[in-house]
Amino acid sequence: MNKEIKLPRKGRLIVVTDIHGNYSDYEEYLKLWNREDKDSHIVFVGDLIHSTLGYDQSVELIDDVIKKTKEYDNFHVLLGNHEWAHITDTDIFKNYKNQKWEFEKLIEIKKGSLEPTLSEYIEFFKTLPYFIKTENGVFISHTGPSRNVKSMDDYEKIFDDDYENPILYDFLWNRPGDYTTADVDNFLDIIGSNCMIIGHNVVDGFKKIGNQIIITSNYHTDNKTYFDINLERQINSMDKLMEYMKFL
Ligand SMILES: [Mn+2]
Repeated sequence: MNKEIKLPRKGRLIVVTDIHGNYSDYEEYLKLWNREDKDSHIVFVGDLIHSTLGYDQSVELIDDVIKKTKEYDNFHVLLGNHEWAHITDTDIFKNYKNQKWEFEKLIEIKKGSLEPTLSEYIEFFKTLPYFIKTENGVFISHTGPSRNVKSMDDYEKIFDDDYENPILYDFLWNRPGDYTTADVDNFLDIIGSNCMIIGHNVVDGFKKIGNQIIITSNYHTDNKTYFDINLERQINSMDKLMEYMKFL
């Protein structure tokens, strides 16, 4: 299974973070994507499911994501900690609600029974890649980095399909403070990228941590932020990357 997508120096890439069951946000971002141009890519950086609003469209969203993944090579979804929770059968809480149970209940309501849909979704979540690395210098993941990546060998061990790997765990759960700007630079040096884009955290639009930028694309901010990157131009610095930041 290919867990790291490499994008060549061609076309463009739209980067959207944590949609959390909001179908209308999802559709707004899809409008930005030229699906018929195979060099025009879009990536949703994990956590497509589990809403904290009353109206949760996670099931409709995953059904559409599965369809689009089959249909388009330029449509990408990365693994987030909320999808990971279903793979590893781990409880995950928000506002005292167990979101793993809530999602299972939602499947029962929408599909009439939990199975076979839950198993199909989990099989799909297991196919999700963890990272996108662009040839022009950008690394994209749900969160991270892990300060325990000290070599390319440590990094590559994440791809062993062991969902309990502690380094993979860091790339799904870490918050700023679990790592420093120096850790970001060390990691980028090891893998040979210049800048890093992540989601996972709620920030007011965007927040820079050295050579990393956190963006929030969803309803948790009035400044829904995404990237629309020209993949043909080299990105050697955050200043260069910032030229491609946009607001919905
Ligand atoms: Mn997350």
